[in-house]
Amino acid sequence: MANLKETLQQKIPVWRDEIRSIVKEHGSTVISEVTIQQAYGGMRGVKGLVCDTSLVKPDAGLIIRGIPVLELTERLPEEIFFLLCTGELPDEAALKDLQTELKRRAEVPQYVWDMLETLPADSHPMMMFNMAVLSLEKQSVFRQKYDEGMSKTDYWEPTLEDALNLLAKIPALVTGIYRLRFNKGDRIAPNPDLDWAGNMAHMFGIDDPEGHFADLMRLYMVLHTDHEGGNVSAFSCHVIGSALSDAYYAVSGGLNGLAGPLHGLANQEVLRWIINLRKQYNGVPTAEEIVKFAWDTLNSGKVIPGYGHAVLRVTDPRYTAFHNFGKKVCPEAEMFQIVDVIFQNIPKVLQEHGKAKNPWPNVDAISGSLLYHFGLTEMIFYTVLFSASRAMGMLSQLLMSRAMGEPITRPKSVGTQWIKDFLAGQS
Ligand code: CMX
Repeated sequence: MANLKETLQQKIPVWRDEIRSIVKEHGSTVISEVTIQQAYGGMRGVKGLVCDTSLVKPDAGLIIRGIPVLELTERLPEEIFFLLCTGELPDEAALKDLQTELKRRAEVPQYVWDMLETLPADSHPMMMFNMAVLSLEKQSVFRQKYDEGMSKTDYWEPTLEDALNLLAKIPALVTGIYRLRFNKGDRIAPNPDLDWAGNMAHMFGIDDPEGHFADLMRLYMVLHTDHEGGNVSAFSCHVIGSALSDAYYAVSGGLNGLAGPLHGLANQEVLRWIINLRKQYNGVPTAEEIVKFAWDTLNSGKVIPGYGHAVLRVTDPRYTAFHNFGKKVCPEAEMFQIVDVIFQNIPKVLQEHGKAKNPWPNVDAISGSLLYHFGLTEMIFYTVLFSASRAMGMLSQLLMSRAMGEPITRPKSVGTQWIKDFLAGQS
């Protein structure tokens, strides 16, 4: 099988032709309508952009290039990146080639560490990670080629270079920031024999005698890669990239969205909620205690973190994947048991509460508890891990946009006066 770049070279012209002819023949066909509620309500459900890397079905969850995520849990993140970009899983040779490319590009320039070391010691790790990503922008091959006057049809090639260069550095960045921010000592050198996520686990320096933490890291990095095009981080990245800002600017922008408590920061919030719960009831609570704790949260005007979703209407299959992992590897762990009791009880509470359209858990309801059990206890760090994985989705989506020559994003906004005038004209 061809390597990543050769596969893209073969596929991109075919995809371009296909899209060109769809737009030519059916460009004026209506696929969506927008109501006033949707215009004021986060455009929920409006079909207004295209994403070919993955799809989130309300009743089935994440499907990556046609493959349900639960069928991908034994794969490596590098394989998922190849799949996101090309629509195919790599064979052994193509995977090896991609891993070699990533290892070749993995070194983080010293100025990035120098910059990180000057930040206040109590900085949020998400800000540190975003600063690091942005500070790498000076290396952008896309910007350099653009300045040299490259043709539009070539945009995807330097975007792929930027994507590989950035992805390659993520394990060192993530773990270097972890060790700096939480005073864990010197950075740990990568092990050239390890895969991308295995290396990340190794460079954290967390004791892992049975290799479970490394397996968790691989699974974590697979499950968070992509979630369609309209979520806050993917959409922000897409909009920024549509201005032909390079991958570093675009991904950094997306990650700033991921840092919000309703999006990627929810995994931190979940763990905080669970730790408080555990503290209040001295360990694994009973069903009655969980229900009371949940109602106290709701009655104080807060959401139950880790539950609900803008699109999903079933238990998130990524939650199920982590749950299967926990059942296999650490069924007796207190944190896993707490997550389990929560799952038995929260959906009923949310149904009774009657607001959330989806009372079922999303991925954040469990991911942090497993990290905590295996020794990564600094919960403010969790969104950085989400970011490491989601960078793969954002970069593959950006690559597709560049390859398909998508124009700048510019939907029309209207004012409330316009809506009032429109309604007056209708009655
Ligand atoms: N607990 C309590 N109330 C909830 C809720 C929850 N877990 N989920 C939704 N609701 C409430 C909403 O706040 C909203 O209330 P108002 O009408 O008072 O504004 C109402 O139910 C309807 O919301 P919805 O249409 O069901 O959900 P949204 O699409 O507006 O929001 C989400 C989706 C994820 C932001 C929301 O479910 C939430 O806040 N969940 C908790 C945070 C969380 O787990 N986020 C991670 C999501 C995964 C990710 O994107 O990373």
